[in-house]
Amino acid sequence: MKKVITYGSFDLFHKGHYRLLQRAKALGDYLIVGVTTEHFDEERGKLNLIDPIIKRIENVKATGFADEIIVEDHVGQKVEDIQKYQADIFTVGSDWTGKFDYLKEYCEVIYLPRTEGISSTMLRAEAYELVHMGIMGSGRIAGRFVPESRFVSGLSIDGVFNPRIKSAERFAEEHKLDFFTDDEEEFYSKVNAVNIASPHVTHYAYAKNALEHGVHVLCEKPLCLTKAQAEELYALAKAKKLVLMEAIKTAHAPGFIRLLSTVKSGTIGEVRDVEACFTRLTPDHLRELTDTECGGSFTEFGSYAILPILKILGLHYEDVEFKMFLAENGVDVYTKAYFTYPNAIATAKTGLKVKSEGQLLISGTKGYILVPSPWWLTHEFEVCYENREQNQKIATRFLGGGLRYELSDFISTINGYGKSEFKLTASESIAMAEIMEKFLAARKQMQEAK
Ligand code: C2G
Repeated sequence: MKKVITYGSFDLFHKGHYRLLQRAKALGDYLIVGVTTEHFDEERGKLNLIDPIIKRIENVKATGFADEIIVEDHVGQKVEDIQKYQADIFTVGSDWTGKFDYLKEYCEVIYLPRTEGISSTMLRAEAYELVHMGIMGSGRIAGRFVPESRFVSGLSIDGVFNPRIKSAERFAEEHKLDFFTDDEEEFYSKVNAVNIASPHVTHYAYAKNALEHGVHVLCEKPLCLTKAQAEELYALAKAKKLVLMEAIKTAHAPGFIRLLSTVKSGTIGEVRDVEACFTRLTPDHLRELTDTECGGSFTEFGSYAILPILKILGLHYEDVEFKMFLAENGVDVYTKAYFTYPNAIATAKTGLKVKSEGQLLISGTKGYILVPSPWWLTHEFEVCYENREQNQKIATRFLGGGLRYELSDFISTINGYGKSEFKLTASESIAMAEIMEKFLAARKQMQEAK
């Protein structure tokens, strides 16, 4: 009996998939089909899958070609499966030609011609209207955003707004965008989503205006600097049935999601302490050191450092206290926020003129988890116990600058097929604004006391 094995995501099952399976079956007597898990697809950079695995398996089954269906969940599994199932032939579409030649050591490898004119990407584009996004502000983050957006399907970055028209023009030219403008009204009329990447102080007004014009908003952190403003924006987005998301890339990183579920599963017992640090030595002329109203280390990096604290210990801290060093102009260059919870304590540490280890340490009653620097990109973490033999290292992918994860969640939430709102809820985002408000009040007090 000749055994054939093939693999795929089989998202939005189409004729190309059907013909591949039909020909794969015809190559032998028994066909095994491996269907990828969402987690594995995420690891290999396929972020826009729509159908859940159960549906994708059912669709493969319905063709009647598969004698056996298995689940593919890790790199290297093909090598194991071919030996385990004693497959004689591995086959896949010609879009992969050459990529699986390494399997020739174990069986025959056949690349079948790909069916032209059909793909899951095409079907996704047909099923959902393209999100036309504009960028507000043309600073450093915006510059990283455009290249990353190319990895997310269903999204087109069309234009840029900046009150300084020369900046907008330069940015549009550099990133080959269709238009640039210094006119907010014109800007909102040309897009259906915006990424607000302007200075902190402008976030609230731009976000409010965009929502009022019926435009979805992805706003750089911190979304707002007061609780009331954040509450108002989320209420407005809800009333207008629009998506409002605070852009904190860590919240959408696969490794960070895995870290949180590991902590929540109780492996390190009850969490008693979370310590998160984010510092970057910054030249004096940059906005975060010159903007005396909204600049400083905590408004710049605090959102990252607060995120794991709120995610792990919750929103109901009893108290938060701030200690900081101020520069001559009153901006904080190093800050520590101390949170007290009924059964835990936490610190968020940020710096622009002090360098420290950018790690995240979560301590529990049974063990601890250490996420090495840069923890906010969450490439890996180690679960550690008193008995070191039990320690376990977990490694995950974090592709590119990581903005693709938050962007892909933003697009799927707009289109209504994503289930990612838990990654950063409105309540968490509002709690962050409240912490920023408390911090700015504490800083003001300290400036006045000086
Ligand atoms: N396919 C095809 N014609 C198309 C589209 C897809 O022949 N128009 C084939 C692909 O080449 C693949 C199979 O259908 O053999 C499944 O395609 P996808 O669902 O896109 O899966 P893919 O990402 O190719 O996964 O471990 C997974 C494998 O590496 C392949």
